[in-house]
Amino acid sequence: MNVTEKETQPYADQRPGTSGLRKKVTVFQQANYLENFVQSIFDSLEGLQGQTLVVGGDGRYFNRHAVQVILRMAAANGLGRVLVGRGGLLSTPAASCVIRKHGAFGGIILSASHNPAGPDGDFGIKYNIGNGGPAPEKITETIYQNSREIRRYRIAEHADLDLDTVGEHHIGTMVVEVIDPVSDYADLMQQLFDFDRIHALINSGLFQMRFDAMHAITGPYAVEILENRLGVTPDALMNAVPKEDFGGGHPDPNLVYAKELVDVLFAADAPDFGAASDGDGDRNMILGRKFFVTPSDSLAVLAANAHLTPGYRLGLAGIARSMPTSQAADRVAERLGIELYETPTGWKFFGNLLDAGKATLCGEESFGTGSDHVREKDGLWAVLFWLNLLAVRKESVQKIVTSHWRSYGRNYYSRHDYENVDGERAGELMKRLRDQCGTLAGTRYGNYEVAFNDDFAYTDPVDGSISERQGIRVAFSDGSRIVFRLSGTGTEGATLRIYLERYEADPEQQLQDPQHALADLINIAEQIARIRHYTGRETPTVIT
Ligand code: G16
Repeated sequence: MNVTEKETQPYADQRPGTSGLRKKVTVFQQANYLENFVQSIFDSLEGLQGQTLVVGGDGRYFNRHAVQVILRMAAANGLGRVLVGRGGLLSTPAASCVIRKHGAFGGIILSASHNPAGPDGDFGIKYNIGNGGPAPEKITETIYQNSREIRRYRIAEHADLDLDTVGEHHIGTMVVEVIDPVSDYADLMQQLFDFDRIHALINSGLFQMRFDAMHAITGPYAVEILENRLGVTPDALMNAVPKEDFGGGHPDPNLVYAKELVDVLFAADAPDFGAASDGDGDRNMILGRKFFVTPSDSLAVLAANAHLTPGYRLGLAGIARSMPTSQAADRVAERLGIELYETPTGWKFFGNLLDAGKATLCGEESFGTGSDHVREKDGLWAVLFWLNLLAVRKESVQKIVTSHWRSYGRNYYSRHDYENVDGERAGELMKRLRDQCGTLAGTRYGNYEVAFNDDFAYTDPVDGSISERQGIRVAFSDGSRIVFRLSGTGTEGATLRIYLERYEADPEQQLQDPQHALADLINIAEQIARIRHYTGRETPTVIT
């Protein structure tokens, strides 16, 4: 094997965000941009020699090229074996599953999640550690430091490999094993959920469903699991053929971007159940007939009903949610007598809790739910969990959620996003909020009185690491909250996220439109943060 050391110059902008490095494809196409980052990953890992790495991505434009480069660089950096999904494909949760099942040292996942794809779209790359989860901040920070000083990268000279057939190749002494991207993951799902009961529900003639893969990675997974193993008819799977540009769409499973599915579920003859996943298969949206389940409620409902599924029938060790996620799950944890952990935004913060056996279920408001079965959030897992509940409880989605509210109270919840706003102005807005921290307690806004306002900081209960400046919280005396933070996943300008939450115990008051129920808090958010002034926008870009 011929290995060359190529000279390169560092780029200043390779600091990983909430979930890896996400940039425009055109940025990744700059000379050595990808190579620099991959070498910076390898340089930050000790004991890599001879180890096994997992590589795969969501199939977006640039995925194929990036996989070939990574394979050649892996060989040059002394890896022993690389498992790569056929076609260079692996959904993010499947990559996590494969890393764990095969005891790999880690994995490189190629994805910009739900961000649009294609030559003018986005690309992304992130490193996952041996537990199958996103690298913690101390590793991503080392990668970034390396990327600032890099002068050379190592790459083997080798022709592109055929990755479209399952089989084995060699680059020098390194083995490249092309694996089926679906089977390990599908087998794991079958262990966790009652496929017989779900199969019976789906084939009962009384149940209709749709799953929208949004032309992204979950198409092949849905075909194998929902169609081949559970008997869903092909017409129930929408946009199930993955495309390099996601069909020109924006595969973010929410009410705005999954409009095609939403229209079907809100039509007169709507099916009983609808679900969608995102670009890399880790997000999910759950719909009933004319009914939307917020991700925060979904986490709470799954936690309250987990004992009805084979994989979780023995109970939960604890529940973890990101700070901006609603407190609906906290009430379930309290009733179950288990711990509730509040972490910063970013799935990587759940890893230690899951590894230490402190949490079993995790969830985020950003359409992410998952458990200790892998170390990523998992879209199809959430869909199967819901199907299992529907099969056991034999009630509609709406019935299950509204009876949950009656029992626990409802946490009205909404997120307002101001996308692609001027970065400097957004920074000024946040600075002003930060400067106000600690000063608003006791201030009244109509019926609401501020209990405290702070900048959320997290101390990891397992390794003691501290993460500061994770979002401004304005908490009110009745438990309502407004949270402000800037997204760490955008690739253009800044995205301001405002999270609004109000608790309603009275069943008579639980069926309002959330925007109506939260109207006072929306006004208070404007008063406190002067959003219009700083963003120059009258309304949010996306409301979920
Ligand atoms: C990533 C992270 C999630 C986070 C989400 C939104 O998800 O893994 O933990 O909640 O981004 O982050 P932000 O609010 O910073 O944009 P994904 O699905 O994009 O990989």
